Amino acid sequence: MLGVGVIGTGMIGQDHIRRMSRVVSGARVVALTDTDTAVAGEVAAGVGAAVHATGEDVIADPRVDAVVVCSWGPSHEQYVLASIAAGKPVFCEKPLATTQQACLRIVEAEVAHGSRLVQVGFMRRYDAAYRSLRAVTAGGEIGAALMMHCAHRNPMVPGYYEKESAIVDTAVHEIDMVRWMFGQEIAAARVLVPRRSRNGGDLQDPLLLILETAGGVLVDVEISVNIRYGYDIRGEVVGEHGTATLAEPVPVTVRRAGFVATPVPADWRERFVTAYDTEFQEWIDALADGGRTVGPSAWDGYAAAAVCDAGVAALHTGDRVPVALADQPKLYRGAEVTP
Ligand code: NAD
Ligand code: ISE
Repeated sequence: MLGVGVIGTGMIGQDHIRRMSRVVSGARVVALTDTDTAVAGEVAAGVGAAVHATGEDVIADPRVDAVVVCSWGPSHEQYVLASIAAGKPVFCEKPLATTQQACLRIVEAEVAHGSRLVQVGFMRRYDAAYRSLRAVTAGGEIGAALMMHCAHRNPMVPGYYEKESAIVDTAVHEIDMVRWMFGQEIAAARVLVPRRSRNGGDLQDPLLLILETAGGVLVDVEISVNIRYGYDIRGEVVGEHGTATLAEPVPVTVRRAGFVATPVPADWRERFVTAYDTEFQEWIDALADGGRTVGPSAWDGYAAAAVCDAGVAALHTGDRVPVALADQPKLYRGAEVTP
């Protein structure tokens, strides 16, 4: 049984603790921490885990075989570096870190360690609908991929959400998904700005992020974060001979009074519940199978951060901004990626 220590017990921290305690097998949450000590105490009592004062104490706990980081983004670098220094596998929620320089420091630390310890929480790679879309796209059924249309719609976002968050907090999922979907790096980003939604307050909402892959696939991502009606994630790949569309998560269809209706998920927890479950089960199984970490890597976290930086620059300038990536270390080349 893998002993897991969790740093950050807010929304997603609690959700991952629930899944490690009640849904997936092979792991037990043995220690946790949160700067909000009251929340940490309550969550720990629910699963019989020890509460520590700091993330570093969690990492140092000898019962902790692997670490899960779910604290706020700016604290991720510190805890991921501390986990690498301790030689412990670490699952870090997105973003890996909030700047590409910080992500590179993590990459360098992992390369110096000599083997992979870090996995980033890009859960779309574990979603059944995205996996099917990727299999069809890669299988050549629709010919060579030319374009992809995406929408990432949130019903609302928290008060601390800023102008740049639409890219670094929200579209970062599409940025990773596109690299994985087409097996190509993203070469440049642009942002187009329509008139503002009155639901978005001072935010520029929505935005259209345009990504160009190194192989010439053009991807448009609508980012709407105050759409009100639900949490709606869409994707369609356009190929030479046909198109492939991301399946809708539809548990029931109601026909009534001249309409056909299907429910829309309320939030990311509902939409991606099974993707998160699969993500954790595969992480735990890979660690049990000889301590390997095979999911989205520190390099993936770094590459996503570099594209986010280009997207933010494009948002501020209105220009097409090329993405500059460091040389990829051997550790990540030809790495096994999730199917
Ligand atoms: P949240 O605000 O609900 O929870 C964050 C928690 O971290 C809070 O309880 C806070 O007190 C704690 N915290 C902050 N700094 C800390 C520190 N230095 N040490 C220990 N605890 C600290 O936020 P959330 O929605 O749970 O998001 C947490 C992380 O998960 C973010 O990085 C976010 O981007 C990511 N996230 C990912 C997904 C996904 O779909 N993969 C969804 C939501 C959130
Ligand atoms: C949140 O942090 C997530 O990661 C969700 O998946 C995303 O949809 C949302 O916009 C983010 O704020």
